[in-house]
Amino acid sequence: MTECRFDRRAFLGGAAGLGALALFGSGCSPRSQSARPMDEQAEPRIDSVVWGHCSPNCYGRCALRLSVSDGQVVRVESDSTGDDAYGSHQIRACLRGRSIRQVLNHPDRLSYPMKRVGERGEGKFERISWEEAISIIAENYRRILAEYGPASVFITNATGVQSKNINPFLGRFLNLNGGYLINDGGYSAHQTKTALPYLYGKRAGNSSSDVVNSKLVVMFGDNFAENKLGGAGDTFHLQRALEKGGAKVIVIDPRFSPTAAVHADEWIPIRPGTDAALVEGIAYVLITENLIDRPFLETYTIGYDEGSLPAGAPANKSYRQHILGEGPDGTPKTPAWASAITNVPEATIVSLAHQIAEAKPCCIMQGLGPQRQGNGEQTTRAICMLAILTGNVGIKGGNTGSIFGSYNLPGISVPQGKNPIKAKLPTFMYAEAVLRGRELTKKNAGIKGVDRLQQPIKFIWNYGGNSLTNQHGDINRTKRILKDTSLCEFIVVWDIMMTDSATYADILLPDLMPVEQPNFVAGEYNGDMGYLILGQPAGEPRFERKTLYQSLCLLAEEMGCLDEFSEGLDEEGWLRRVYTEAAEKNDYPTYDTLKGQGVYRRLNPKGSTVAFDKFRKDPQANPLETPSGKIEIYSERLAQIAATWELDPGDVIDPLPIYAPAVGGWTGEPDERYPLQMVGFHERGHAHSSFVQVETLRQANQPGFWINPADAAPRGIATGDDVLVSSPSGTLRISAKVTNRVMPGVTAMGQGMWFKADENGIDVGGCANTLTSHHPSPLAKAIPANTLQVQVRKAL
Ligand SMILES: Nc1nc2c(c(=O)[nH]1)N[C@H]1C(S)=C(S)[C@@H](COP(=O)(O)OP(=O)(O)OC[C@H]3O[C@@H](n4cnc5c(=O)[nH]c(N)nc54)[C@H](O)[C@@H]3O)O[C@H]1N2
Ligand SMILES: Nc1nc2c(c(=O)[nH]1)N[C@H]1C(S)=C(S)[C@@H](COP(=O)(O)OP(=O)(O)OC[C@H]3O[C@@H](n4cnc5c(=O)[nH]c(N)nc54)[C@H](O)[C@@H]3O)O[C@H]1N2
Ligand code: SF4
Ligand SMILES: [Mo]
Repeated sequence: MTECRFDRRAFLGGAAGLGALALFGSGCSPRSQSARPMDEQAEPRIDSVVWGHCSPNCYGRCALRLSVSDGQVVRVESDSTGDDAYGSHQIRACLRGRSIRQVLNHPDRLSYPMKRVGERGEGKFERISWEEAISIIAENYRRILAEYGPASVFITNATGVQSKNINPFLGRFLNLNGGYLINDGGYSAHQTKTALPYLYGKRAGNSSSDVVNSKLVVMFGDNFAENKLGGAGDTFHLQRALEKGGAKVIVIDPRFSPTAAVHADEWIPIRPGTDAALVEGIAYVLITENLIDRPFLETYTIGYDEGSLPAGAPANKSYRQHILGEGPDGTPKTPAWASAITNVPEATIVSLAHQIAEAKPCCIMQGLGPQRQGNGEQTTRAICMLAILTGNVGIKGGNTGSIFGSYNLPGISVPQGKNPIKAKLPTFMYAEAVLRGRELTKKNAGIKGVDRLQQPIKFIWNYGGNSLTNQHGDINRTKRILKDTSLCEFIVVWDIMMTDSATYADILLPDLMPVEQPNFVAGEYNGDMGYLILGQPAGEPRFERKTLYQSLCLLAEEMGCLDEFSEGLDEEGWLRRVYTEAAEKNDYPTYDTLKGQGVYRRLNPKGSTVAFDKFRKDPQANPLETPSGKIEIYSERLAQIAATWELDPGDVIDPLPIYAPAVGGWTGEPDERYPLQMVGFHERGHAHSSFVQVETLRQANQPGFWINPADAAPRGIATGDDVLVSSPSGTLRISAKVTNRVMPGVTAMGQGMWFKADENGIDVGGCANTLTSHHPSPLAKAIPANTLQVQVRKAL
């Protein structure tokens, strides 16, 4: 076994060595150093073939097999281990992963450290040395720490690099210098992660593979066929489970999504943000026709009826009373009532209720689209009510109503040390914390750990993320906030491309990608098959790109904490150490074995994951993590929050999982200025803003603005026309796709395209966040990306 030790001299290189190509590694990788002319016509001689993984945040974590010739990746294949048999199936890459050479070798890839010379956002930079970059960062970091303290230092929510051995180094470095304000919740699932614990104690779901045991699957806004594309992702597991088990599938989505197109027996279009009202209409039928599972409700829940309401709750605030019109609003939630809100026909609502009641077991599940709304916390709990009313929780073939769970192998843990800062900021409140940090409190901004922020954000570290601007809501406003250097005083960005967020960097650093360094990932969203992928650097680093770890070592040296930070190890030394610890604990192959074989798989030894199965079997012995130990249909904790938090007009937190309209969304009143609803979606051509630079992928998956013929005709819009889409936040220009695949009154577009303003401030890049709002959801204070009203007109 070769010990890969950190060679401080070779690594830091001294002034002359800074930025030199030879800085990476010291003979630990099996790469040839020989230079030789390559005949363009001939097959290149392959010097080595190494494992790696594709690393964007697409919920897939796929294996790559990279052939290297003369220090360059010349061929990309995917998993060559395993076979087609379920449980040893290959973790095959999608077209994005297979195009990784076009990312690695993109002509616009960042190659040198740069210093901002224009205004923030202008995109004017000057090439500088690593030495200068490190000294400017360290100087500003020291100054800001002294002036505002570490609670003013922030790491953004940045998901572009999923290799678990890389990103943690940033927290480790900052913890050695006093810590940082914690970013809490993320953009993906913050509403559901926040709300479901009030109902169930924690968020959990049966695995996708368990659908093999279901008779009916009802999916609320899940589009796994497009957004779980990895070869071992839920798409594969579901497909197999549906083929084997034969369950009927109903997809509820405003769009006829690829999932609806490929997998659904029935597609039910619904007005965005109104799923909770649909649930109430179904609940009305279930209750009035006595189709509920009464023993389940009595044994496992509180708050369904008056008898199980907690003592402190108003006498008429049970779920049953609310549905039947005996609650505070006095309105029975009949299918007619629900139909007027959701646009789902009454007969369909009744039929849905009957189908759900009759199918034993029935899997109710939701994707993350419905909860990424201004009322997402109410919606995500409401959808679960269908599983609860029909007793489908805790059994095989049922589900909780949540997104699927999966069997994940424990990954590695790079020690980050202790962060003395306790304050946690909801991810989506980051721009507010830059603008008016000291105003943000527990009760008005969902701050956790402390009652209020002591400092605004003054220093931002952004590694592998485009959420400074492009992926954050209301981009025009966010850009104005970031542009003001008296607010956030310093921004460091590591990226591989000049993204919109990167143009806000004061110092911009050129990163090496995960496949260019030792890399590790554990599968997620992968049914019942957990797996690990361990990879080695493919190819030689080019230009002055460095790994995050190398640049942090340079910074640590400057800050006087290199020894504590590095513990004398290089990238491979760290990976070997932390992997070996995990391997011993979890009975994994040794580091050297996995280094050779690349991929390790393990099927769930228990079969499928069934959430809350122990609770179902014996609720006394295995109570839920709620205060009562039961499913809290009525949540006293939420009642308490609703009574004490300072909410904006229109924001609703209700102790019951019931419908409340979202601020900025559909109200039922005609909206003259912005008459159409819009939802975003995660499309297959790119993972957020990653891979957008790959021309062939863009050609294969042309983005477009979905609009129904009934809305397009009066506006004179045909497919292929450029349209201007406006919301209260901004205007963008995009090509129209006139289609019946989106319901009338609703429009849709993929998120993640790169913002690019023309001379009039119109975004011609087609970034969805030009249109979205910065008003957070009431409870989690999370991104309301799918709640918005727009107007559309043909561009001249
Ligand atoms: N309107 C709207 N906005 C949304 C969403 C939505 O549904 N609608 N979804 C939200 C969700 S769920 C999420 S998770 C976020 C995702 O938002 P982000 O976490 O910002 O993810 P990406 O847009 O993929 O940005 C990843 C960045 O990493 C860079 N990158 C890629 N490889 C490397 C590398 O090797 N090294 C470095 N240093 N950088 C690299 C890419 O160039 C890119 O700038 O977006 C959120 N924003
Ligand atoms: N190709 C690709 N795959 C990805 C990603 C990517 O960017 N590209 N991103 C990854 C990440 S980080 C995440 S978080 C996940 C995102 O996973 P999701 O959030 O589940 O994906 P979305 O496409 O945003 O939404 C899913 C569906 O919800 C629908 N929808 C929106 N609003 C509503 C509503 O109010 N009610 C109902 N019933 N449906 C609604 C949309 O039309 C869409 O078809 O995807 C992951 N996978
Ligand atoms: S599914 Fe995701 S991780 Fe897998 S190859 Fe595609 S982009 Fe890469
Ligand atoms: Mo996400």
